[in-house]
Amino acid sequence: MTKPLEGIKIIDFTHVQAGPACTQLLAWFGADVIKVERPGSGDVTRNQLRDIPDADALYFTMLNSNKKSLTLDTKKPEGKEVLEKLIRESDVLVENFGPGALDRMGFSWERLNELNPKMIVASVKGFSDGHHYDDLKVYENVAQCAGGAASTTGFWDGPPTISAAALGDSNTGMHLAIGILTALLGRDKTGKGQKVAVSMQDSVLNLCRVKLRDQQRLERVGYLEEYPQYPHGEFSDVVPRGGNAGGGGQPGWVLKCKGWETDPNAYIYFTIQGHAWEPICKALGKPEWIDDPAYKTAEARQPHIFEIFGTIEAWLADKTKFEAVDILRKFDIPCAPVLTMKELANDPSLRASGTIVEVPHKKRGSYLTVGSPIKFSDMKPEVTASPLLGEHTDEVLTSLGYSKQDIFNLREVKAI
Ligand code: CAO
Repeated sequence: MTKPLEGIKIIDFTHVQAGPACTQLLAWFGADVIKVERPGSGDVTRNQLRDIPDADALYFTMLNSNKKSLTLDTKKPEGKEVLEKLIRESDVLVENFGPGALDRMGFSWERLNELNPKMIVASVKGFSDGHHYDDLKVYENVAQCAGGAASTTGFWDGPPTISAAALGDSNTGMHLAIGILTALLGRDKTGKGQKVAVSMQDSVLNLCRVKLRDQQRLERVGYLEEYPQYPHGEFSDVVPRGGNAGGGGQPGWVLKCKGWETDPNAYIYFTIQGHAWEPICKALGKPEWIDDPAYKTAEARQPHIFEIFGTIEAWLADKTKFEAVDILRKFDIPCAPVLTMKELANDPSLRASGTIVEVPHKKRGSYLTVGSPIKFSDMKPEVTASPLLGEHTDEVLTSLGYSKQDIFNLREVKAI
């Protein structure tokens, strides 16, 4: 089966998570992704949080599948020469070094554009170019704080909270992938490459869009009726943390199920959709609530929404999270069990859809990873193992026209 990105050659000058998540996605869809890594050490995540001595860590293997690895010291003149050759032949270069690192290496946008005017140069940085923090190095949690996620996540009586979801890293990588694909389509029309830049702050903020909505509503009316602070609590002039409240017009909360006393994940998320009030009352065995003026409308329910959640929890007390969802789904109520990583890893539906994949690896044996969350009718992305450090160095150099002797010489000067 041919893949849509077959024939697109990508220099993957990325490390850690934000950049690798982007290039991994493009590799699944058929791009020839060549990861350029420092000889001897490679991407720092190969060594981070290792669970098997001398084998690449899962942090690396789960973000670098379907790629080739070329070791190259791009600070040495011999390494720069190889990189220049590769640049002349490639469609895209993706990087997420600290600010200015690529320029210091001698590969500014102007130089890259001179070497290959058709090449797309895609970068992740913590902050956008020209931002007053654009000199900062940034990791995931820093981005979550800078992008508005931390100040709006958690409970009102606790500190700003970081989400476990990689809003700063993988999310930025996904934005960058969209930018790269757009620039490739643009190149088909103009014949020219361009620079694509995505900042982690911007990508987090893009996902916090509804919180900026709330800031403006708060400034206009002084309260936010879907937050737990309404109507009994107080609002300041900034969007508060709303705990587990539903973010739209549907109140919702995480509710205890049977076994919550000993199982920290015996919970479901329960949503009260306005138009589904009648089925909710029927599901809970509370038909008297259907026409009761204290319950009938969303406005009437809001002042005592936690009393309603309390009643639902009493109903849930003798049901496991799975049993509860099996009942509630019949009444069309948007809900889900709070699933653990263990439950997700073993979920037969996720295995069947290719969202959880078991990948054989030369050194590790097999490992689990998250496959493509994007499904196509004409293509099934296959996940193959991440490369060992430098596994494809000889292959890539040979394809660039280097002889065995040239490769030997590059090795002698430690350029590869
Ligand atoms: N050969 C020779 N040198 C190489 C090389 C190679 N193949 N690959 C990288 N290098 C050098 C770079 O040239 C740079 O050197 P100088 O600083 O001397 O110019 C250095 O290695 C890497 O620098 P860095 O700033 O990228 O790395 P760091 O570990 O200090 O910082 C990070 C890491 C992630 C904070 C920083 O890269 C960053 O802010 N990136 C942008 C934002 C980002 O993507 N963050 C998300 C990371 S995922 O959590």
